[in-house]
Amino acid sequence: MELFLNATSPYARMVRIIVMERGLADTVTLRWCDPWADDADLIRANPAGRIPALITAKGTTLSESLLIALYLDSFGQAEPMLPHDQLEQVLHFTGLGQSLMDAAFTTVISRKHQDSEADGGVLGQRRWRGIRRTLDQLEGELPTPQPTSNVTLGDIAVAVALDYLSFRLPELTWGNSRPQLKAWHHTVCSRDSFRQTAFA
Ligand SMILES: N[C@@H](CCC(=O)N[C@@H](CS)C(=O)NCC(=O)O)C(=O)O
Repeated sequence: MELFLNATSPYARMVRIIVMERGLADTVTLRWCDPWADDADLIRANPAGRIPALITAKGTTLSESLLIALYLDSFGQAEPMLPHDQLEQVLHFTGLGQSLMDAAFTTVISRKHQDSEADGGVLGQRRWRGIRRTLDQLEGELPTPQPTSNVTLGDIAVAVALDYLSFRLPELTWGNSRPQLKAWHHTVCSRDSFRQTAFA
């Protein structure tokens, strides 16, 4: 399989972590690219020109990080990241993580393209309120409290989103008033899969 990615995309990082957690690193070739430069190979694989994109062993391209996650969960030896007996909970946290990621990423991209609405406009303010509310909710209801052995998709989505906030929007200092979430994040991020894929 081949995975198109870069080192700053939270969506691509989530998929890369899943590849590692499922013990698939040797079967997935990483195709580093710049999606913003209309990389020709990426566009051939995914006409939307977005990462992550996974080309399966049969040559089918999968896009959208959560769909790729679903696909990869059927490979490898590790415990499922979407266990049936915890499905609702895991999907709940996956949604919170993905929403955080979407709001943070949209803010970053809006700023980059000098959109005056990025932070102060109606949409920008709505995004910031959503980010703060989601963080507050996560402080009150952590994903898997001690994800020491198996991580779920919810753990990965939330932890990557938090890391992305620290990386791109450090002024938010989300951990300052959320000690439980900060400690939880620290535990998850000490895993090899997180350490080896740190944003750069
Ligand atoms: N919903 C998508 C979002 C993917 C996405 O926005 N990827 C960004 C990088 S973080 C990208 O490739 N952007 C290039 C573009 O939009 O042209 C997913 O979950 O995979």
